[in-house]
Amino acid sequence: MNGNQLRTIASLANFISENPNAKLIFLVGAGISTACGIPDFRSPGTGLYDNLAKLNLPFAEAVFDIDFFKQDPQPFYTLAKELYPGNYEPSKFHHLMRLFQDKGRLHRVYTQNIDTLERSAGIHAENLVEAHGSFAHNHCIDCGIEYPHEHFKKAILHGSGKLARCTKCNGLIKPKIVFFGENLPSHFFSTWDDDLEIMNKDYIVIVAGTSLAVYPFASLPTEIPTSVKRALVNLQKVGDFKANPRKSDIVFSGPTELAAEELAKQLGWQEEFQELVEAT
Ligand code: CNA
Repeated sequence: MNGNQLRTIASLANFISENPNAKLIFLVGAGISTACGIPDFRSPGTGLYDNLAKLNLPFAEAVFDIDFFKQDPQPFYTLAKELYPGNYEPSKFHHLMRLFQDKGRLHRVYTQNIDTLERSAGIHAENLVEAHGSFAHNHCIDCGIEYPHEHFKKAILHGSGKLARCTKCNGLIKPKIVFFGENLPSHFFSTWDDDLEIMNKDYIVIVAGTSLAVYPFASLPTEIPTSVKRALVNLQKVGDFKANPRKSDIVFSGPTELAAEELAKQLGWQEEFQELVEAT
C-alpha cells in the first residue's frame, strides 16, 4: 500500500472512530466482487463487455436488454449460469460491511450487484437494497406470475437450450434482475428517499467498486447532502467524485479488498475481520 492510500484509510478510520455515532451507508458495484472471480462490466480486457464476443451479441449491453431477451434469451442464460449465486464466496469488502453491521454501525447497503454476495456475507435483509434486483425472485415476463427460483435455475444449469416458460401463458420466465428498459424496484426509491431524510453529519456514505455509469444509481452520490461525508473506494475516480469533487470527499484509489483489510486494521478490528474472512 502506498503512502497516499495509507493516509486516505487513516482519514476514514479517524472519521469513524472520532464519531462513535457515525452510521455507514454503502453504495457498491461490481468492483467489490471482482476479487471473488466475477468479472465487472467495464474494466478493460477483463470486463464482461470485452468478453461477450462468444455470445454473438449485436452489442454488449444486449445481454441485459429486455427486447433482445424476448428474441434470444440464450446469451442471458449463458451469463446467468456463470453468475448464478452459489458459485462464489464474498470478498473482504463484503466481510467489512458485515463487520460494520456486527458493530451496530451499518445503516444500509445499496448494491447494483446481482451476485447476492451481500446476503452470503450475512447482511440482513432490512439493511440491504438490491437496486438491480437478484436471482432470488422470478416471474413470467408476459403475465407476471411469480415462480420459485428453482424453475429458472433448473433451466440454466441444465444447459440443453430448453427455456424456462410459464405454465399458464408460455411466456418466458426471468429472474427479477433489472434489464435496460425496465424499472428499478420501488423499494429502491422509497428507501433512498427515507435515508436522505435522516442522513446528517454523523453519516458517512462509502461508494465502492462502481464506474457510476448506470442511472439512476449513478446519481445517488450527487444527491448526498453536503453536510454528509462521502468517500470513494475504486480503482479510479468516477462520477460525481470526478465531475463535482467536494473538499470533504475522501478518495481511495486502489482495490476494494486492500482498502477493506487496511480499514479493519486501522479500526483495531483485525481479529474479528480475519475470523469472518476465514469462516468462508
Ligand atoms: P462497472 O461499470 O463494470 O464498474 C466497475 C468499477 O469497479 C470500475 O470503475 C472498475 O475500475 C472498478 N473496479 C473493478 N475491480 C475493482 C477492485 N478490485 N477494486 C476497486 N475497484 C474496482 O460495474 P458497475 O457495478 O458500476 O455497473 C453497474 C452494473 C454492473 C450493474 O447493473 C450490475 O448488475 C452489473 N454487474 C454486476 C456484477 C455482479 O453482480 N458481481 C458483475 C458484473 C456486472
